[in-house]
Amino acid sequence: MADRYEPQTFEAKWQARWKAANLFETRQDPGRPKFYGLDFFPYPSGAGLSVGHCRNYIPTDVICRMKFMQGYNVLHPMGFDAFGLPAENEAIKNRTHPGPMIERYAENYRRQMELIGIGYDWSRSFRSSDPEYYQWTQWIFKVLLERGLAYQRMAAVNWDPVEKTVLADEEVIGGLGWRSGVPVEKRSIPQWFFKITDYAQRLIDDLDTVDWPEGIKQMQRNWIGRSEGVQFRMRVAMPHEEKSDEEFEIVERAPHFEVFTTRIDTVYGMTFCVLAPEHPSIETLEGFVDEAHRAEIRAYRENAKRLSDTDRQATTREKTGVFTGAYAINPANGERVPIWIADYVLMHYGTGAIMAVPAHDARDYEFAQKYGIPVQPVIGPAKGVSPETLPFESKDGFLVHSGEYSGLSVAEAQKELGQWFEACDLGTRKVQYKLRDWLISRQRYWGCPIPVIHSADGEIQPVPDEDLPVELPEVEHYEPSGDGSSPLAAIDEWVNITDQDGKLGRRETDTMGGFACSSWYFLRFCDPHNKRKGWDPAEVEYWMPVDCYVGGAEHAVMHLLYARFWTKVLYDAGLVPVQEPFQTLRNQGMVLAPTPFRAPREGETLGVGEEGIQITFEEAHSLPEDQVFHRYEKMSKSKGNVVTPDEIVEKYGADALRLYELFVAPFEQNVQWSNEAIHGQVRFLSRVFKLVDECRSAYDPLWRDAIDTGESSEAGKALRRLTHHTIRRATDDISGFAFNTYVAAMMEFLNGVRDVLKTTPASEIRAEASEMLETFVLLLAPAAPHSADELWDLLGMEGFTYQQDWPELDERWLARETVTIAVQVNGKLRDTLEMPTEADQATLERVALESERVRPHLEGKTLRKVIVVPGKLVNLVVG
Ligand code: ANZ
Repeated sequence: MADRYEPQTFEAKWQARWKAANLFETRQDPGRPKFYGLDFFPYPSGAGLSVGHCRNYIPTDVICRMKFMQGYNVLHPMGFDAFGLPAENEAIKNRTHPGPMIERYAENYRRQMELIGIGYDWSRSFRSSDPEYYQWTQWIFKVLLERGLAYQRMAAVNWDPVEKTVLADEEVIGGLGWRSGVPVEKRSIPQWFFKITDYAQRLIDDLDTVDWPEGIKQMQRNWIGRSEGVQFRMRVAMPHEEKSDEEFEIVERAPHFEVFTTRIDTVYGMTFCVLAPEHPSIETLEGFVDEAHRAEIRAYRENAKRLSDTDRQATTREKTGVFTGAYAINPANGERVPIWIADYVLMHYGTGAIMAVPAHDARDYEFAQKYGIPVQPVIGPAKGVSPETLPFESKDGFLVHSGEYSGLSVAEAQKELGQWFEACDLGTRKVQYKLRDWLISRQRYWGCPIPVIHSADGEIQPVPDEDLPVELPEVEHYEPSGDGSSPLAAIDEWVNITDQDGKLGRRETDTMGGFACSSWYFLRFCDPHNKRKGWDPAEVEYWMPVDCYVGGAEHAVMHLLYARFWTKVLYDAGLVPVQEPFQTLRNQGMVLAPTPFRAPREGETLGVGEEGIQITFEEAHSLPEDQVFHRYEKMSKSKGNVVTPDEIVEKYGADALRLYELFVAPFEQNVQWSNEAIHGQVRFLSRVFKLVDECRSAYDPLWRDAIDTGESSEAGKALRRLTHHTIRRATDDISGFAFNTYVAAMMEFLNGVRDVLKTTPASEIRAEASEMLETFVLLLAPAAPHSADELWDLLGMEGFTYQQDWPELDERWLARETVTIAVQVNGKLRDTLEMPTEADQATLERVALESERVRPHLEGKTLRKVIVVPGKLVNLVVG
């Protein structure tokens, strides 16, 4: 037998045996508890998996393997997020069809996942582009439609001129398309939306019921953006109007607009108000002002169209605006305030208009400073005290210059002013969310067709269930049309149909964005082959929720929010029994790899935060050494710094790769990749093989009988303590996502065993050594399953480690051993102490000096020396 880890000789063999035995097929034994472990639905890219992706799959695999050994029915499936822009764009680039292309890529992913020994139940796999899958994506679309949660409307959308498609707001980053990197434009076309805003409050509330990283929960709360405030009416002052009661009559008929504020307590500090450039009241206002103002207003509004919301709100951008020439009345004190138009106010948040309080809002302050608008502080740090510096944004304060409300705290004033505004019918208290409806339609080919028909009389009819799926037609040309319509619109045979009543109609030609497909795949895994339904309720009832969901934090908002929303809708429709799909969520850290950069040359400029220009590895080699420097960057194809599992498995073996990925750092942390450090794992595994090889002649499969009756020797006891301590650590660490300390515990186990065997050969403590050997191999199995099965086989055991019971903990062996320590003063025994065996010198010395019995003998004397003999005595020399 090999006394070294030689993965080439056995890893492929075990993978073949696992496959032949259908080892990872989902078991649904009614007497056992269930465990659903899931990785984020990957898009299979042409570049294949990197060792970065493996940091997602290996830990989930470790947990699922342990859970199975612990007796759970485990569902551990994998499928592919095949529809969507990335696949389509890649296919266009390669001049091929996305269908067969994505199939090849997915096959390659599967090959790589098998190569690193991930135990997925492949019999449950599917791609979101399979008609048998998207039939039910369409069916869920209809559920949303029936419940009034899917609707079509004209909408200004972000048009990406390169991708030739509409982008969701979250796909626009700094005004640029997330893939194309070019500025997006605004266009108005009919679009499909899901009404996720109806679920805003529940999406916030139910975060309290799941075990997710706090940071992700907070990002979701921020994204949904709940604010409590007051919405009230501002009336436009007539041009001649001063503060006078006689004008009241005329003024009542004057136009008005509503504003939303979260700080009604600052209403006395309003010195201007602002309308968003798209605000419909601006047209009315134009009727009140002179031609010069009108021209300025029009120019400003024209300009504002070009900017995305993200740009408009960027704090780094200088604020711009125009004075309309008109005024409005502050309802709190009747003062006239100028009405401005500025693009830092967004049309689709609140009412698209604000009361501006420059003394207490940084945005308004900046604006007021720039345009010379007065600033009136109304909140101070203490009663009757005005703030020293402005803007004073703290909510811990008291009102000043606020009429009868002066002296109240911010909280009191918010309550009282809110009541007053409501009582006088000036406004109402309101809860506002930043969340907007989910734009789902794409004018692209490679997506799930939206299952509706537009009849000749303009009605929208859902496609009947028996006609689902609405299949994507096979086409040669599927490139975006470039005029904003879907390429499907050009296929007359597909588009034009007769409906049930024999009337002519047109199919909807938009497809659903990829986020729809990934919003329910976790349900399909529960019952993937069902032809009559999306899922059998009993299956979903059994497996849901996902117990452990693992993937990158970059999906913190969109995917997770959408999947939660769909789950809630399906729950409300009585179709699933859970309100939250993912009970526990964990995000792995990224794997970073050295990436070459060079200094900018003349005429080149660096972006914000950039230290150099990224170059290819070839270019780096061709340049003088002092011109190139390396930075650790996320492993990605575009950076050319990818390390593949294929090359690592070939060199070091799958188990060494697995252990390295687990051991290198805490699960959530980013890590810097290093091939060299894998050697440490190769050495560890080699030492494990050596240990088993040396001890296996002492191995007795019937050790259980001997160990319970036999008296253990000191060495035997030491071995049992080590064994059971490691069972505890490995079990707790794996459950707690502490994979690095799990591997460390295995390493310490090995070292401890070596120490014991130095004094006592295994043949003298056969039962304890056998327990140790078996436990070692089984505890190692989730992390290094190929090696574990090889070692199991070498011990002469049948079957796979995966099918064995997880080692059972005997708590008695966890009790800490103690020794009696004699404490002497100048050689005379004064006290004895019961101390843990592992107590170090400093601890023994401290406890000895603190002893009640010892202290009187030290009084008034100087401690000259302390002699500690660990495990035996402490002698205090005084004089
Ligand atoms: C007066 C005020 C005084 C405000 C003050 C804040 C501080 P959140 O908390 O994010 O909901 N606002 C309202 N609608 C807006 C829009 N469409 N575009 C840009 N800003 C808008 O923010 C609510 C606050 O943001 C509101 O309260 C309003 O400014 C502004 F010391 O009103 B506030």
